[in-house]
Amino acid sequence: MTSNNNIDTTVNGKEQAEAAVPQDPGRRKFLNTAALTGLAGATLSVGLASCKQETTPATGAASAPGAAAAGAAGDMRVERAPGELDDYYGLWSGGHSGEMRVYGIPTGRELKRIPVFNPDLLTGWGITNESKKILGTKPNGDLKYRTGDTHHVHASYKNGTYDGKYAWVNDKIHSRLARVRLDTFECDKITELPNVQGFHGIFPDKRDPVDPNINYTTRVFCGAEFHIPLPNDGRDLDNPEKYGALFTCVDAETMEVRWQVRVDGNMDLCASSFDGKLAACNQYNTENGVHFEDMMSAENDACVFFNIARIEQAVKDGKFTTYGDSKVPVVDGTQAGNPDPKTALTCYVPVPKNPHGVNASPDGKYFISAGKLSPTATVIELEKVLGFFNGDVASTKDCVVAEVEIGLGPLHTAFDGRGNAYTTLFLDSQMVKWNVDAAIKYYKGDTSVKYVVDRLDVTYQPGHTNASMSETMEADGKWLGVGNKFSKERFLPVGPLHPECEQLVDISGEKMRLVADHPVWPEPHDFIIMRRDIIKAQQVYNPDDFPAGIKDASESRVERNGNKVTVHIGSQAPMFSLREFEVKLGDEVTVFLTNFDKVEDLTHGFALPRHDINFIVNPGETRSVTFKADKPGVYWYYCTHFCHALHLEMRGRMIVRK
Ligand code: K7E
Ligand code: CUA
Ligand code: CA
Repeated sequence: MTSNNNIDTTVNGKEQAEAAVPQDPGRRKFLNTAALTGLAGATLSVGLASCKQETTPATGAASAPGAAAAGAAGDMRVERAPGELDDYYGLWSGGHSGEMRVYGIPTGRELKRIPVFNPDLLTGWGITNESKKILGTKPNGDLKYRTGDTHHVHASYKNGTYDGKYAWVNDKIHSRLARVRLDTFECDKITELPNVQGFHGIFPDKRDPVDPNINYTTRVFCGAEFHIPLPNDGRDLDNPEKYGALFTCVDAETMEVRWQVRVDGNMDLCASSFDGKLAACNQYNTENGVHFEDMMSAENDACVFFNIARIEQAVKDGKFTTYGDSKVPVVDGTQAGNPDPKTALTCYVPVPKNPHGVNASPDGKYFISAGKLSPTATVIELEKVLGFFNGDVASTKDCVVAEVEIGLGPLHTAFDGRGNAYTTLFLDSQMVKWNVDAAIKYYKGDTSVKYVVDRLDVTYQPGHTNASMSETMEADGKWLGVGNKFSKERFLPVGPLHPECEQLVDISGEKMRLVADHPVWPEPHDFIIMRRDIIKAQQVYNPDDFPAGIKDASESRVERNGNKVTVHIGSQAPMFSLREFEVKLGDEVTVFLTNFDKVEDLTHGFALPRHDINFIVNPGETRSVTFKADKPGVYWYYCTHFCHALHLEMRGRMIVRK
């Protein structure tokens, strides 16, 4: 089945590439700095203008759900009958909403929004004491931050595939790393990284570089985008030479920061190798520019590789410094500090020009970084990078085994496990499917090889893409998600703020087939798509995990300690175990609420008028809130979560006596 909006691929690599921009082949030459300064505005509008050609009227009809032959690829239906489950979990970041989201794939049904950095009114995240402890508070008890910007979601590994234990997501605004448990789908830890700003790329490691028994994730790598003075304490504000960016390693279990590496240039996205030996970040500002134009002046930036075992040895050997109040060891990963490849901690592989994205191929052999301002994808062979570190590969340039033109504004790449890569072309509003081995052959000089396999117009301006299990050795080549930054006219108009357009593509065949559009609340960046059998969700809590909770209604009570009052209440549909409790004006009141119900899906809420309290307790769970009883009178606390035919009656009185 062919989508009618595919651009036909032509006879050789050069033409394959040029077919993407017939109107102006010169545009794909690298642009000079002056032109690039205008790029953010100018090319974006070129890109947007070119959207006119992509009305794709027949796509929906041509790819009606269920129309694809199931064939060897298995069940490629997009829709699911009522009651039928999805095949995959999709874990999406939520951008500057600060949250993470869970979708069923292939239907795109939204299953959950996981509050992470964002206070959440429904669950009480940021209101309960337990969540405030995870989020972090100021001395006065208020949240330290109420904003967050999540970009990248990645999950823990074992044996080269997901183990269903954790997912991590970054907060770019305050440089925090959050962990979400994949049994409860709740955030359980947040770590603020020292010495950095603009923490952007993350990736868990996949095994230990040294110990073969550790074949699972024990580290999470974090790349920082912004240069800041080191230390950032008001000194050196105007001296760019004192600015730096650090790569950070966080312990996957304790979530403590283990070590940092100072690099030349900045870091953007992050990838880790399947053998555990390497991690890498693409760099768009090797110029160390402080201003926009400066960051685009060099023809080549780089992908910086980290030799994990050597870095950890250097930390052990005490070859580090620290900055400011932070105790975290910082090793020197700059080029000047690492002249000998045989002892170097880092290796800077050149990549043109302001690259965006670095992705590990599921065969474990390559990292692919896309040019963004260059129409190319760069394929870096990891064997060669290891060779460079051993002194066997003469130049960092030799680690590049292909650099081929694929289209304008290439950003992120996904894989199908059959040797093909799928890269988003932001400016072309396209997905391009290309064959990695063919690209390597072409780059070696065999220009008769076709490496572009297919092109698909998407709507519009795609950023991230990912395919089912793409980041694992079990990449299955079934579904490809495309996160488009602009939806324009794809959905009913709802005012100036548009939803984004997440599209689903069937990649089980030779040609890509667009099968669904979904409006999403801005603005997810990245996502992963994980087979459903990997996740073992816990459907009710074990009350033993909440030692502060009471076991049954007989333990309900009000305890006073000076002007501090603690209230223990249970909920069991359709009643609270205390019909009323009494406090005095000015008391500091802490309410612990335990949900005695053990039935799946029986959640209760607790809302308290005029005190700004609302939170939920799931079956078996205990949560608490603390507030000041600063208004005399009667306040009805009531259940917010529909739990029973008598849900409305589920309430009680808080009496505040003068
Ligand atoms: Cu992953 Cu959007 Cu933060 Cu690329 S970034 S698009
Ligand atoms: Cu309990 Cu509604
Ligand atoms: Ca640059």
